[in-house]
Formats: sequence, structure tokens, C-alpha cells
Amino acid sequence: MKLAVVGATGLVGSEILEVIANHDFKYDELLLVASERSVGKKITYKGKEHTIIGLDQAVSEKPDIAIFSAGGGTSLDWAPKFAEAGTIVIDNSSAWRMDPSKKLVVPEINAKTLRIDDRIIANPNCSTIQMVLALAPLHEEYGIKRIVVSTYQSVTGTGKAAVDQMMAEREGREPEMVYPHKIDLNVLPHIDVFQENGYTKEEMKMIKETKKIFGNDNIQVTATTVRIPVMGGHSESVNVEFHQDFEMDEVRDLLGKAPGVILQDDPQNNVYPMPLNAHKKDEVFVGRLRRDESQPNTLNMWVVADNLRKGAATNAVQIAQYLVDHSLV
Ligand code: A2P
Ligand code: 11C
Repeated sequence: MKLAVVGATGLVGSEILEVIANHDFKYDELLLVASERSVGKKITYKGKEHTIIGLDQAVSEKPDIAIFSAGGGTSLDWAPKFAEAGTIVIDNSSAWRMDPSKKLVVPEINAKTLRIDDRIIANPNCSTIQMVLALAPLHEEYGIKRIVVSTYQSVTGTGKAAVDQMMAEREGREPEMVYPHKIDLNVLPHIDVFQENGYTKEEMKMIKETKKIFGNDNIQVTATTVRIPVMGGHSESVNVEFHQDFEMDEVRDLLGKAPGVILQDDPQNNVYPMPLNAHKKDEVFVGRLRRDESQPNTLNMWVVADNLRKGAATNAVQIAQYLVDHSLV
């Protein structure tokens, strides 16, 4: 197994390296790939020194799997070249997600759709992954009719430069502005670019990707995505209406045993999911479960996950592990 991590010097790339180590993902050779700016730099990983290489060299090395996390442009240009060379690309960017010929995979939900000829596999957006993972066991039982989601997203979702902007503001240094406004002590109802319909691209990702992952265009979704000055994870208020009614005990039971989901729902003792606790965890945390008393068959829930972990690195490494375990690579 020759594994390449493209974007290895970035926030998601470093997290991928951590997850590979934690999950003991087996490889014989590891290629660390970044932009020309970083080529030649040394990184020590698991006690071994690695030299960062460029994309041209990485393609010529014909890795078995390449996990991409270097932005949409890099994925659009380079994933097909790797695929052509026989590499399976697992792509963290939005470049291929809505391409009908590419699978959009959250392993617990739809890894079984993967086939030997899937050469570019898309990893969904972080805010989508955590929401669908928490909803999947309930969807199976009651059938989702409509989702209303509002997010509270960590600055780590934007990348290193955004963390730097927030910390510079917090520490009274001159910030390099990544966002159009200050982010510390502020809330921006704006993630990614605005579209013609008034929604942001992040909101449209949540809508379209949810339908694709569940393989059901009839699921209605509306989203408001918001950046807040925290690190550690994205939080989401999810209001979900089902076709069938549910019992709260059964909802708790289903979530309690869902793979990759941890129920943290004991409000009397101030127990509920928070980004501070989700930081560096691979699971999705769910709490504040309560019936929406304003209409039938509807549930409110609070969903938190480390966006760099299950929202990106963990999901990608789980896809890679699935390919290995099922002889798809
Ligand atoms: P580099 O560190 O050389 O710029 P983040 O989202 O945290 O900013 O990280 C982005 C990652 O993507 C980094 O590893 C960055 O490498 C990499 N990257 C950005 N542009 C390119 C490119 N054109 N080719 C290869 N890697 C790229
Ligand atoms: C954010 N969700 O928090 C974004 C980051 O499509 O993979 C990931 C963007 C993407 O800003």
C-alpha cells in the first residue's frame, strides 16, 4: 500500500496524518504532497523523516490511494491525473461531490455502494457529514420529510489563515483578514460565497449533499450556516420532521447504538455536546433531544463534531480503510 496525502501541510492534512496513526491504517510507503512552496521541506512523522514532494512527482509514483485536501482547484486539476495513473483518489474538496458519476460517501451510511472501478470518491462537506450521520438511524426508522438546520461553525473549517485571524484579533495583534469582518467576539451569517438565490454555497452544499447521500431527492432541506469564533468543532441545531411518528425512548435507543454517534443527553446535569469536548474526537455527538411541540412527527436535536475529524480526516481515512478491507484497492 502506497498512500499519498495531498495537502499534507494544511489543517486537514495534518489531521489526516494524526488519524492514520491513531487508527493504525497500514501502509508500506507514505508520500506527503503539498504546493511548490513546501516542496523539499522535511516533516517528521511517526519517527521517520519525510520530504514534501510536488504533485507531478506524486502522480509518477502511482500511489494506490491519494487522500486530497488541497482545495477544489487542485482536486479538479489533479484528481483525474492520479486516477488515470491507477490511483484511487479520496477527495475532501467540493470539486466532485455533485458529479453524478462520483460517489459521495459517509462510510456508515453508504460505503456499500463503492465498487472496484470507483477512481475518484468524494468526501462530503463537514457540516453535512455530522448531520447525516446523526440522522441516518432515524431516517431508516421513520423516514425524513424535511430538515431545518442552523449551524455554528468553527473557524478551523476555513483553514489555518482563519485561525490566525481570530487569534491575532484575540491577542491584540494586527490580523490578516480572511473573513470580510472581524470574527472574534462576532458571528458571521456567511460561510463561503453567496449564490443568486440568496443562500451561501455552504448552505446549498448541505441541501444537495444530504439528498445525494441518502439517495432521496424528496427530502426537503433548508439551511442557515454561520461562522462563530470557536475552534474544536461545528455545532448544529437540527429540526427534523419525519413521515412517521416516533417515541422519544426509541429515538434515544437508536442514537445510542448508532455507529460513530455518541449520545450526550442529560440536560439536568448540564450534559450536552459542545465543541470543546468534541475536539480531536472521531465521533459525532448528539444531545438536547426533544419533541418539537409545534407540529407532529418532528424532533429537535443538537449535533456537534470536530469538523477536521469526522467532518474531513476521519471520514476520508475510514473510506480508505473500507477500500482495503473489501479488496477494492
Ligand atoms: P502548502 O502548505 O504548500 O501551501 P489549509 O486549508 O490548512 O490552508 O491547507 C491547504 C493545503 O493544501 C496545504 O497543504 C497546501 O500546501 C496545499 N495546497 C494549496 N495549494 C496547493 C497546490 N496548488 N498544489 C498542491 N498543494 C496545495
Ligand atoms: C467550512 N464546511 O466550515 C466548510 C469547510 O466544501 O469541504 C469545508 C469546505 C468543503 O468553512
